[in-house]
Amino acid sequence: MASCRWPWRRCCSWRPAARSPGPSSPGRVGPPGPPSTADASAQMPYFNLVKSLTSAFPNRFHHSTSASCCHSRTQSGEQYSDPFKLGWRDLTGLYEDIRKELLISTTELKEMSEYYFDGKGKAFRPIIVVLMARACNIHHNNSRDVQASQRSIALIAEMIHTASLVHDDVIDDASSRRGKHTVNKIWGEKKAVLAGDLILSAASIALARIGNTTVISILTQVIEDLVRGEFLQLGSKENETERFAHYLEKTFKKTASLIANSCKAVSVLGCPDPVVHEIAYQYGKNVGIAFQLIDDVLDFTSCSDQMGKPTSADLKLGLATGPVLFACQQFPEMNAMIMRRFSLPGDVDRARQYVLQSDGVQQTTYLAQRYCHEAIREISKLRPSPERDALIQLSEIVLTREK
Ligand code: GRG
Repeated sequence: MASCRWPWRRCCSWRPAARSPGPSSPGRVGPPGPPSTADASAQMPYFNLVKSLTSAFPNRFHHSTSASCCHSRTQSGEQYSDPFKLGWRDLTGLYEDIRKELLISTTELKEMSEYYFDGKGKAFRPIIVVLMARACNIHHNNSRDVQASQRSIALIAEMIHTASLVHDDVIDDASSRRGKHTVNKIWGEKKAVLAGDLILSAASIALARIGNTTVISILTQVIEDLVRGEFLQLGSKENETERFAHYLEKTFKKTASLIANSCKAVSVLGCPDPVVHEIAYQYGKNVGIAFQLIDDVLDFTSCSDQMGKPTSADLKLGLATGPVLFACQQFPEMNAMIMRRFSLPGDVDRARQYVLQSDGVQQTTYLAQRYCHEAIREISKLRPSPERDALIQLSEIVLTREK
């Protein structure tokens, strides 16, 4: 069951920034002492905002709604200790059903496109989708059922996600994902691209079968966003303020758009009220951005065994994610490395050291907390239900996850 595959981060695997004691002595390896935080952040209002979150949020995020207990009770009185168990009730047979969508005669293409539908992913997106579907249905007319079309959105979201992973691994020349070899390493890049295309086309067919043009345009927007997000990632910005805006836009397009728009799609199918559609979208957007920010943190704080893929991967790909951008506020000498995309020998290790000696990880986590807080504020506008409360709990899980 999916819930068992999601290790919660009971304690942080990283420690609060060990600040450098002072200016570097000659020959000292690693970053020198940070400039005054106030000086650095004064140049950028955005960083001031994030700094102020330090006092606004405790280390472990607690929301203030009545749903902050860790158990949800369904209509039948059955108690669920985590949102994954609650969501999974509607997802039994998820992967078998996805494989049925991938009706392919060629043995090799079939094997490749089914490769990641093996139950080893977290199924985070389908879980959110079915919980959101139920929360909206209950809000609208107290209906307890997930419609077949809403469940299809859960499958389609997982298929679009998986197609993008297959393509992403080709672009990044990645060797491992979810603790196994990538499709491109086993079958080669050309076939991997085609396998990703095939999963995407099967998702499109399933989407068309729902027959709702609003929902079709909502989910096709995701595909455009994924491509544009990946494209944004190929470029970089010189100006530091632009760099952060660029990073957040990329984060939305690459990760949050799929979650936001899938949530919106099930809300459209379950309820005619545009206010509810906006709540669903905003919840998904904010949770999605937080999810990616924590992903970027885990690239620095987790070990590769836990992640099922190499860590420091972003630096190796030349990417400056949240922890790096915040660290650069304390250590402006990182700018040059960011601009050359960590391409000189030793850059990756040096940048990693800077990040770990800075507040970068902590600041990125605070920023993720802020997005989760916003997600909770949005979803709390819906009528109370176990599923709404599970979505609130999911926001906390996003922040405390270990993989
Ligand atoms: C083919 C639709 C399509 C797009 C092509 C390559 C590309 C454009 C987009 C890449 C999008 C991408 C891979 C974003 C990363 C999102 C992310 C955080 C992935 C990890 O998600 P998890 O942790 O993975 O939920 P699991 O393995 O649990 O499913």
